[in-house]
Amino acid sequence: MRKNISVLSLIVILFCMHIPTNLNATKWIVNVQSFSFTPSSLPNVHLGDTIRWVWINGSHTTTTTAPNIPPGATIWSSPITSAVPSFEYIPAVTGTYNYWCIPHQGMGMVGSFVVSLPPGFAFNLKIFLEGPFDGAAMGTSLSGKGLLPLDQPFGPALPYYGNNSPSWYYTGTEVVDALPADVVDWVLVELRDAPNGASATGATMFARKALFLKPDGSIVDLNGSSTPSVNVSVTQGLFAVIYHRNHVAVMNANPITGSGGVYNFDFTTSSANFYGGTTGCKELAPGVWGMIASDGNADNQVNDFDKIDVWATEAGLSGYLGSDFSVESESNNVDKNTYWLPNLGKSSKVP
Ligand SMILES: [Ca+2]
Ligand SMILES: [Ca+2]
Repeated sequence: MRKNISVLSLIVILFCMHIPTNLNATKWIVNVQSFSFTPSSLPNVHLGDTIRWVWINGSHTTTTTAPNIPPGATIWSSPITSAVPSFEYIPAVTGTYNYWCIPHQGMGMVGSFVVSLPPGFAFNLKIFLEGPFDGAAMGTSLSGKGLLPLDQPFGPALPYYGNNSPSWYYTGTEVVDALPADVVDWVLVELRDAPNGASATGATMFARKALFLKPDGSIVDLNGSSTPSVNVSVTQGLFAVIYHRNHVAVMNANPITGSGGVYNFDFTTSSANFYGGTTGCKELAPGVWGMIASDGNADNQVNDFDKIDVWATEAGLSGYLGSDFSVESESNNVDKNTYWLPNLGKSSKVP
């Protein structure tokens, strides 16, 4: 009994290790009978999947040794008999696995499976917003004052400050029971699949997620810490558009490269990271680049509408306001003079 529990624990641990990268884990059934494994080969197993050998008749084993599986993989050997009618194995390493039945290997009772990374990937993005950026990190005043909404804010009633089609309009159902600690604001990430930036238009979008922005610029899942992921794969090149409700949207200039199912990209280190270069972003501190503040009505430009239809209608108020370009709750002259006026005429370069 104790041994069964420890094996079960190991399986649970291995399974949990791979949940972030395989949301659609599969259980593969291999029938064991005299004298074959059926199917004898499984070419499309993913990390996090389970192989289950099931006894049909006879007295057999499923067995392997170290040279016959990828380096670092755990070996196994189990009887498959009427008394032990099944055995499960969860591969934790990619590569080709060969196994056999000890008494019947000479009769050709062998099998194999090939394990690869699951479809989908995690994306670890870093961006700064001009408004709440203090030279090193972003402030969390809205969160500290209890003003951040629990529902994602990108599906407001229309028109939104006079605009019937905000650039980020999105009716996703993201919601939290309570805000995680240290959140600057919500952001919307839109993923596009295209060979280059110029062709990464809205038509190439394949996923959108409302997520949380942290003071250090990291974009995290709704629990406030996990790296966001999607369950589909990129076939050409990954582009990420980042929207904030009153900053000018940005996109990366060149495809983001991934490794091991994770795509990392830090926008903040150079204007060359942004599609449109220096015209698509703003230098917030020496060598630190981010998103331009003050597109209050979400029409992709910092223009007079942001002063007339947004700022002027809310100046003097506090709350979760489109006119609070500094993203700290107050709508006042600082928002107009420090954030709107210097940015007047700037526009999004997202294709
Ligand atoms: Ca605008
Ligand atoms: Ca403000």
